[in-house]
Amino acid sequence: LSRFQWDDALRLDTQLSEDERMLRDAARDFAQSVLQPRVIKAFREETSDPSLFPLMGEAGLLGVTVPEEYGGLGAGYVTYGLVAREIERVDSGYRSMMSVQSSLVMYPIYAYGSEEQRQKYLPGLASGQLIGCFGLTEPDAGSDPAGMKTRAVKTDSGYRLTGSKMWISNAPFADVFVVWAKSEAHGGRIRGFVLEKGMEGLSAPVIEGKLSLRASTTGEIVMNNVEVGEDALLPHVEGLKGPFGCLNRARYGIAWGVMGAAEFCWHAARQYGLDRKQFDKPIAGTQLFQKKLADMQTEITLGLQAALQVGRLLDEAQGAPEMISLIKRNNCGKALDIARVARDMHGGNGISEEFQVIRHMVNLETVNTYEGTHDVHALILGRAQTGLQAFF
Ligand code: TGC
Ligand code: FAD
Repeated sequence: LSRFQWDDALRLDTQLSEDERMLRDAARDFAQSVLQPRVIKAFREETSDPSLFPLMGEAGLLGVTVPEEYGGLGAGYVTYGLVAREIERVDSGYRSMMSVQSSLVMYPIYAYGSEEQRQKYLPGLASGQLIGCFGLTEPDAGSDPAGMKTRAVKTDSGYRLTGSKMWISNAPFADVFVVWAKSEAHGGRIRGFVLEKGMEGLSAPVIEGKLSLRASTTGEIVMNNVEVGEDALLPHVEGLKGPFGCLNRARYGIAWGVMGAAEFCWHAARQYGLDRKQFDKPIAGTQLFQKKLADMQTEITLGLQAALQVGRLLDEAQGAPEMISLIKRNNCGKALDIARVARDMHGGNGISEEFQVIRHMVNLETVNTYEGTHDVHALILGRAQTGLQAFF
């Protein structure tokens, strides 16, 4: 057996445990057999199918790191990353559906919720019978969530919430809304609340006309004097570290996920170059084509190794947010570059939905922006090495 395998240059595979490989393979089977056949039409028609949630739940892909007693898989962060990579190999929008549910809804309910909240929501979210969304961003507060305007005011029996959230994945069909608001009763500090579909004053209109991430549904959350009980408050966290604690996990998963999308584009470009002849020879036999393939191979191999290292550290409770900023930023930027080059290498066919690379390319524009833009993560890393904050 050759020691060098072109598509696993530094032998990531041998660095995984048997369980990790098994769960990775199961996620790949699911993604290829259930998601791949739907994605081209879903993207074209800008529809995401809520019935995918119970299918993902059945396949064990929701709440990978949540303990089994609450319906999760009880696996580690490396497994979670491997799952994200397999789903995003098909489409970033499908990975979004999974990662919002797992990292941004189940995780905060598990980590910051009461025992009653865990029992009430987690099993349904893990099975996909319930769909969740996470409302942090607002029309006037994106990169700077501390500028949010949503307010919670104390009432006799709980809180009254007013405000609106923008660009919220899954919101239009969500049953469970984890939203962040400034709470007057807590000195104006940011607190998390769990809202439910159907509450008076709560609506989630769909945002139409996205030219990226079209297989994922995105909406607003409008809260017009929504009255909730004391039991809607997430009791165990306060301040921005609440939403950021969730984002750390989702950003980490994205660092793996985008490498899956990039691998799809790389493999497609390689195969296309082997099949396509110009000037009487395969275009993969030209120097320029091979340099592009070598660059893709190098960036993906390094990006995956970095994601694996951060995953191992998270599994040992040794991870730090700056490590996550480094891999989220690098891997998103590199995946976007790779998708653009792969599009070019497909020539005219590269713009066709059939070849799929342009769908990955436009999706990755969103992924490079959400969960902290490429530049915002640069500022986080800049602050961590100079001690000077350059946000304002
Ligand atoms: P800063 O002063 O840095 O921190 C405020 C408080 O938060 C704590 N903190 C963190 N805690 C845990 N993990 C982290 N990564 C943390 N980062 C900060 C910090 O310790 C402090 O705590 P305390 O107790 O002292 O109050 O806050 P800042 O206002 O200066 O923040 C600046 C900045 C730019 C770093 C931050 O606001 C940022 O990261 N902005 C990006 C916004 C973002 O990522 N939004 C994502 C929205 S959700 C989304 O996009 C989902 S898409 C999902 C999908 O569809 O897949
Ligand atoms: P802005 O913050 O206005 O940024 C615009 C530009 O200015 C960017 O280039 C940015 O890098 C730059 N910039 C901003 N501040 C600085 C600075 N200090 N220095 C230098 N440059 C700066 N949010 C949620 O809460 N939940 C979700 O489920 C969710 N899903 C999403 C799904 C999609 C499809 C999209 C597109 C977004 C989603 N988001 C979600 C929102 C996302 O997190 C924000 O779009 C993102 O954080 C950027 O905020 P913004 O769009 O307001 O851009």
